[in-house]
Amino acid sequence: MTPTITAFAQSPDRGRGLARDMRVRWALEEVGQPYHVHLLSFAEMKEPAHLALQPFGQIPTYEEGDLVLFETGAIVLHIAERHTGLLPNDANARARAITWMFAALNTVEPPLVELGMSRLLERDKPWFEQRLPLLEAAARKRLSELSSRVGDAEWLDGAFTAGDLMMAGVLFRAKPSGVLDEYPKLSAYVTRAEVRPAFRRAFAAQLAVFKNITG
Ligand code: GTB
Repeated sequence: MTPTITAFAQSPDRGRGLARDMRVRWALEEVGQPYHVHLLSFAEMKEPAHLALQPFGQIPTYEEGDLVLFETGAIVLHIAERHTGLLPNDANARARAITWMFAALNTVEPPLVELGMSRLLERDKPWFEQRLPLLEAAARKRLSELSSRVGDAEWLDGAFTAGDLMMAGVLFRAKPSGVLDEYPKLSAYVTRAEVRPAFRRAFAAQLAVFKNITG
């Protein structure tokens, strides 16, 4: 059964890969699973029909027959478990790949999102100039630690896995801030992810939504 995901009808980044449906599209492309996309306006995301799928009124969601999922981590893990290619067969390697998914979402993404949101929404606040260095330090700490671990390795733990997909997806979102450029090994890691054919197809599909809207 072809799954259906939800995505922004009008994305603030004009479809340039920053909204989180990108990770789900990318995972589906990696495993060669076609999918439908249901585009939602911001108003539709808060209506009962969507809240029944996603209690927080967010995208993306994933519907496959009777199964409804939300949270990109859960969705990507589901895709990785149901198809070959994103999780190793060896049980321990599989557990480590899932560990990296959690590390991306729970340890690396929060300081990057907090920094990005502050730069976007808090510039006019009287405490912005004081808070910014704290947020930058927290983001740099995580990036520095991760950079030390990645080093010159191609991927986090041997072959490319859902752990890399999630980690590179999280880091990709930090690119516009410029902070990733301070870590050449991480920048190279993200570039390796970006040139994967599946990433490029997912990116093009997200961008096409915006292009279709604006003509
Ligand atoms: N933990 C959830 C998950 O991983 O699925 C978080 C989902 C989430 O944050 N969804 C966002 C959303 O629906 C879209 S991705 N927000 C609307 C709301 O909460 O009301 C976040 C996002 C969107 C767009 C950009 N951009 O354009 O730059 C960047 C990030």
